[in-house]
Amino acid sequence: MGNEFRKIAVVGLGYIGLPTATMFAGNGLEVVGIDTNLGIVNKVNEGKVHIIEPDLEDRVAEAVKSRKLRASTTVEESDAFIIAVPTPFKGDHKPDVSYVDAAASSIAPVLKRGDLVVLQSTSPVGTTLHIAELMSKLRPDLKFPSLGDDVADVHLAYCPERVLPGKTMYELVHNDRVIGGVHDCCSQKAKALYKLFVAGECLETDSKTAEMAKLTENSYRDVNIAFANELSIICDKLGIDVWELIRLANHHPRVNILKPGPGVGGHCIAVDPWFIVDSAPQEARLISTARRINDSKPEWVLDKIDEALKKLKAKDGNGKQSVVVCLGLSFKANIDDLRESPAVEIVELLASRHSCDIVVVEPHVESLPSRLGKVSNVRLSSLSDALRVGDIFVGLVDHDVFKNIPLNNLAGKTVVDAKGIWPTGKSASGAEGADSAMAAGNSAGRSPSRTGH
Ligand code: SAJ
Repeated sequence: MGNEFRKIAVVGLGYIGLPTATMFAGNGLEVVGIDTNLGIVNKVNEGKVHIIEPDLEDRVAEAVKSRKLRASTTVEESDAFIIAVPTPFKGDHKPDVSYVDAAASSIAPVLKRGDLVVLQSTSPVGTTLHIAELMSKLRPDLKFPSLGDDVADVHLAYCPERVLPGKTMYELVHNDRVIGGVHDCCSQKAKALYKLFVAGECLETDSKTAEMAKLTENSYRDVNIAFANELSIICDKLGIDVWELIRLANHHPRVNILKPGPGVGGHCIAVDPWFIVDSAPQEARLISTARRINDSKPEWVLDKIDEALKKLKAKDGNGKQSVVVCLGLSFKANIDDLRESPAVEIVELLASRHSCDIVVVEPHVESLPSRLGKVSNVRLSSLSDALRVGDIFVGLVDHDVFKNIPLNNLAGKTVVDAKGIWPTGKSASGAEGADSAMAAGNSAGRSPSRTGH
C-alpha cells in the first residue's frame, strides 16, 4: 500500500495526542492538531509544549518550524483523524466518554469517502462501534463500518497507546501496537498509517479485542500491585520485612512480585480497571477487589503515621508537637506529575486529622498543588530544611534524591517508609539510631538502608 495519507488531524493535544501528532509530522505528513483549549493551541503554534516529557519540546519546535505541524481549535478536512481525548470516570466509577463523543461529532462534518478514523483514547469495550453509529447519524450520506457488514466509505479502528510517561517519545516508536479495525480492511488501513513511524510490530485484531487489550494491560498491573500491597499489610501484621520477603521470593524462576507502595496513582492504572468492572460488574471480582485494595492503601499508611505520632507523644510526654516530613508528592519516582497521586491524598488526610506541622519535600514542583496550598499546617520545603526540623519522616515517593539521603541524617528520627525508599536488610549502617520504618512493609525495629532494590 503506497502512502495514501497526505494530511492527518489529531484531535486532543494532551499527553498522547501531542507526541503522536509530532511523530507523524516528523515523518513527513502534514499534521493539524486540534484542541478546544486556545492556550494549548497558541503554545503549540509557537513551537512550545504544555506538558513535561523528555525530548518532546525540541521535536514540537522542529515540526512547527518545518511547517509540518500546526494547531487549531477547529477540525479540518484530512485523510485520517486520530482521536486522543481524555476518558475519565465519573464519581460512581462509570466511564465518561463525552469527550470522545464530542471529538467524533466534530470530525463527522468534514469526513469524505476513503477517510480513516482512529480512536486512541482508553475506552470501554464497544466505544469504537458506538462512534460509528454516532457518526453515521450525523452523516447519513456516508456508509460507516458495522459488525457483519464490511462495505464502508469510512474506515474505523481502535488503536490503543501503551507508552510509559517519561519514555513516551522512545516507546511510541519502539513498542508493539494493537490495531483493532471494525473490519480487516480498517485494520489494514490503520496499520499502514502507524507503520509510517512505528518500528514495533503492529498486531491486527478487531476493535472490541483492542479496546479490551488496553484495559487488560493496566488491570494486570493493578492486580499485581494489589498483591504486593496486600502482602505488605500482612507482613506488617506478622512482623516480617516485606522487602526482604519479596526479594527472596523473586529469586524463584517464575515469581516476579511488584513493589508495594502508598497506593496507585496516575491517570491510567487507577482508572482503567473500573471500565472493565463497569462492563462486567458480577464477573470482574478480582479486578474490582484489587482496585479497592490499592485505593485503601493511603488510609493504611495514614494509620501507620498515627501510630508513630502516638508513640512519639508517649515518649516525649506533653512536650512539643512532632513535625512530620512527607517525602514526595508525585504519583511515581522522578517525575513532576501529581495526578491521582496517593502521596497528595495522604498529606491532605494527615493535615485534616492532625494539627502538627507537616513539611512536604517535592523537589520536582515549585509550589504545592491547590488542594494543599491553602492548608495552614502544610508547607513545601527543601530537603535540607526538612532534615533539620523533622521528627517523623514519611517516605511516599522513591525519588532518587531521597534514596541518596545520607542515612546518618535519619539517626534518632522515626521513619515510616511507605515506598521502600530505604529497604531494610543488609546495610543499615548509617542510621543505627533511627526508630525505624514501620509502614508499607518495613517491619518495626530495623534500620533504614538503601540496599535491596
Ligand atoms: N506502582 C507500584 N508498584 C509497582 C509499580 C507501580 O505501587 O511495582 C505504582 C506507581 O508508584 C504509580 C502507579 O503504580 O503510582 C502507576 O505507575 P506505573 O509506572 O505502573 O504506570 P503509569 O501509570 O506511569 O503507566 C501505565 C503503563 N501501563 C503498564 O505498565 C501496564 C503504561 O505502559 C501505559 O501506557 C500507561 O499506564 C497508560 O497510559 O495507560
